[in-house]
Parts: sequence; C-alpha cells; structure tokens
Amino acid sequence: MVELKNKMNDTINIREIIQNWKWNGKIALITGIGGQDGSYLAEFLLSKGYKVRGIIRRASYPNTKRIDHIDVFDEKYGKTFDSPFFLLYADLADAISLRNVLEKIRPDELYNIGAQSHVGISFENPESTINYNALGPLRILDAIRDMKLNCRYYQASSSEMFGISPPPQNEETIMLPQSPYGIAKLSAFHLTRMYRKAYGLFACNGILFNHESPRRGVNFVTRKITLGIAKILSGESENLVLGNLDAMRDWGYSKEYVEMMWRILQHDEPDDFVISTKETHTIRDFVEEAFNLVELNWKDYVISSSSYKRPAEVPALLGDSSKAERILGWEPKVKFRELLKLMLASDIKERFEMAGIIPLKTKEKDDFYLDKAKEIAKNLKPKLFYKINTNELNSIFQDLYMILRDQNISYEIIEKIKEELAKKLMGKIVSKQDIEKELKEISLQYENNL
Ligand code: NDP
Ligand code: GDR
Repeated sequence: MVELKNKMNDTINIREIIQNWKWNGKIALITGIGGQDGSYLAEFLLSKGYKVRGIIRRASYPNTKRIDHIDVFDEKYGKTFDSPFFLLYADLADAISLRNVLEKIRPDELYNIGAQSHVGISFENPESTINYNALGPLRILDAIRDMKLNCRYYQASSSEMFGISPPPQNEETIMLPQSPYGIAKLSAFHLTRMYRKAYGLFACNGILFNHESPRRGVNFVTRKITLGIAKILSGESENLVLGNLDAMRDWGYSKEYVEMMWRILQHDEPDDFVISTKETHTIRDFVEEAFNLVELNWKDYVISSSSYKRPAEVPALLGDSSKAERILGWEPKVKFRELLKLMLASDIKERFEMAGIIPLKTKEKDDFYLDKAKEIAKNLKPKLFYKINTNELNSIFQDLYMILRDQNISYEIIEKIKEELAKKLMGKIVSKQDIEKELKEISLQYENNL
C-alpha cells in the first residue's frame, strides 16, 4: 500500500487500483487535477478503468502534492503519453494551451473543475477570478464546439451562485451571487447551458454545495479549524483567528461528491443537478463541535476578527438535492459530524507525528488520535490574546450582553461598561484574563446600579 506523500489520513490503495486497471476504452480529461476534488476524481476514474489526463499549470514550486502518489502508475506503464495517468501543462487563461491539449487528447469526458476557488480571495483578485472561472469554461466549450469533439463536458458550478437567495436552494432557485467568484461561476453556468441548447453539446452543471476532506486547502474554514486545533494541541499555536461565525453552510464529503460528477455525465440526457447533504450548520457550530471532540472550550481559543470578514457575505446555504436523489440515486453517507471527525483526526495525526508526540506512520482508527488529543487537552492552559478594536470589542460583548440582559441589567449601563472598557483597552493586545479583570473592576464602579 502506497500512502499519500503528504500523510493524509484518507489513504487509498493505489496499488490495488493499478493491479485491477483495465482500459474501459474511454479517456477523461480533468482541469484542476491537482486540487482537492481533482485528486479524488482522478483516483475514482482510474478505478473505473479510464485513461486519465490532467491539466496542471506551471508553478515556481510543484503543485502536485495531492496527486504525487498516483505516479506509481509509471512503474508499471512508464511515463508515456499512452499510460493510464498522464499530466500536461496548460492554463485556463491560455486558449492556445487548452486547444493544444484538446487536439492531443480528444477526450470522451472533460471535467472542468480547475478554478480560482477561494471566495474571499476573489474580492482581492476579481479580474483573474473572472478570467479563469468564467472565460476559462468559455474557451473550452467553444473549442469543443469548433473542433466538433464528441466529448461530454462537466462544469464545476457552485452553491455560491445562489448568494442571498434564502434557503433551501435547488435547481429552480433564483441566483443572486455576492462575490466575483459567484458571478464568474454563474456566468460559466449559463454558458454551459447555452452551449448545450444552442450547439447541442452534452454539457452539464453540477451545482455542488460545500464539500470538504483532509485534502481541503488550508485556507478554507473547515480545514483551517481542524488544522488550527491540531496546531494548538501540538504546541505550534495558541489560538485560532476566524471571520464571520454566523454564516451557515451545507457541508459534504469531497470523495463522495466527485462520484456524482461522473454520474452526472453518465446520465442519458445532459442536465444540471444540485448535490448537497440537506443539512446546514453555522461556522460557530463547526467550531464548537470540533473543540468539543477534543474536550476543549472553543471560547478559550477562538478569536473572531474583522480581517477575515468579506465585503459581502452569503449568509445561509442549504441544498435541496431531491432531483439528484430521484434521478441519479444520490445519497450522502458522510455528513457534518462524521466529516468533521475524520478531518480533525487526520490533522491531529499529521501534527502529532511531526511534533514527535506519536511515532511516524502510526496506523490507527480516528478515535485513537482523538483520545491522544484529549489527554493533551487536559493539561493545556489557554492563552487567548485579543488586539482590541471596535469589532473585537463588539464580539467580546456579544456574549456579555446575553448574560447581563438575562439579569435585567439596563442597556444604558451595559453601554457605559463597554465605553469604559474601550477607553482602557483599545489598541492593546490583551489576554482573556486581562479583559475579565478589567470588566470586574469597571463593574464594581457600577455595583450600586447592577
Ligand atoms: P481547489 O482550489 O482545491 O482546486 C482548484 C484547482 O484548479 C487547483 O488544482 C488549481 O491549480 C487549479 N487552477 C486554478 N487556476 C487555474 C488555471 N488558471 N489554470 C489551470 N488550473 C487552475 O478546488 P476544489 O477542488 O475544492 O474545487 C474544484 C472545483 O469545484 C472548483 O472549480 C471550485 O470552484 C468548484 N467548487 C468547489 C466546491 C467545494 O466546496 N470544494 C463547491 C462547489 C464548486 P493550482 O494548484 O496550480 O492552484
Ligand atoms: P465558501 O467556503 O466561501 O463557502 O466557498 P469557505 O470555507 O472559504 O467559507 C465558508 C464560510 O466561512 C466563513 N469564514 C471563513 N472562511 C475562511 N475561508 N476563513 C476564515 O477564517 C473564516 N471565518 C469565517 C466565510 O466568511 C464563509 O461564510 C467554498 C469554496 O470551496 C468555493 O469554491 C465553493 O464554490 C463554495 O464553497 C461552495
């Protein structure tokens, strides 16, 4: 068994896939093969007997960490163009490179899942996001049309396209995107439909809700939380800084979602499908549940900072995937709690191995890593530091408001306490204990009123 080189805990038996591989006569091309979904999709299609070709773009440092383990195909088949697994350089922003790849490969199925996939970053890089995520699909769709390729096309559409449309969202829901990312994806969604209707292409949209895994990029919120906890436990960091904790998301498991990409292309008719778990939770729920799993109190470690808040937010996503259930037999097996546990266990394993807390290449069930984490958590002393600005003060006071309101303390007095606290602490870096101490002192001044 060859383990993934970056020690991800959801290892696969790639040698078994190689041993059983027999060409099914089809060639699949994947853009974004080096990403979370691309890596799972490549494994899945190889296990189905496809020849898999992947597009990667040139980077100054290799960006193939998630697919390096598939290299072992080379041992049996050599690094030849006819091998079951082969990578080519191209870029979604470069029409010539895309057409060259299409000429060379002439795929039966094309999965366009490459993209600038970070919503927050799309506000900082709107033009390149639109270029890769909207014009990229246009370049591919038009090349397929122009070259008269007999190729089924999958477009990685996103629940982010629904934006501020209230939940639950399905294929009929109005789309009101809130970010350059969402707008680019909505454009690609319509281009895919237009090329289907106008030119008869077998072009489909998978409208996938958030899906995560141990291979999720480290700057998406779920992975940031599970990795953040693992780093607190291994002594590498003291706290975790997040943005908006109130947003709600419908989180599923990437490994299951990539199979639905394939199913969408195997359907008799080209069509669009929502894929989701039909469950939604706040970011706060995810944080609380994750810290609970290792018996830590999240409030001792998590800071909600304005620096991670977005200029515009998608408040609540909850997918209604009834159509995919009915037509494609979709049934998510891994939901919120199980997903969270497998991601957390994977990060704890990785960080504990690196810190020498457990031996390298430990092979145990998830509970083993969580139990180890609980042992360490017992002796952990929280050191939560806040840099006090208006937003931090508001977020600290959110909890206090509730307590004081329950005790029938008047709004005016709460505001006065807050003002005093702001005068003393604004701009300083302080610990939770410092804040509690100041609060106690200020409250004493108001004792008669309380
Ligand atoms: P990742 O960010 O993990 O992967 C994206 C991949 O696209 C990376 O391999 C990246 O390469 C590649 N890429 C980016 N820009 C270009 C470019 N200009 N040319 C060629 N390749 C490029 O995303 P996911 O795997 O999570 O998502 C897959 C797709 O599904 C994306 O389109 C995403 O927008 C969409 N989606 C994802 C959802 C989710 O919850 N994960 C939900 C709904 C839709 P590099 O490593 O070089 O950056
Ligand atoms: P999203 O995922 O924007 O839904 O896009 P992300 O995990 O980035 O954010 C989810 C929610 O968490 C809030 N949040 C934070 N987000 C990040 N990244 N970092 C933080 O520190 C943080 N704190 C709070 C966000 O504001 C947001 O509300 C993902 C991507 O995979 C897209 O490509 C995909 O299309 C959609 O899911 C469906």
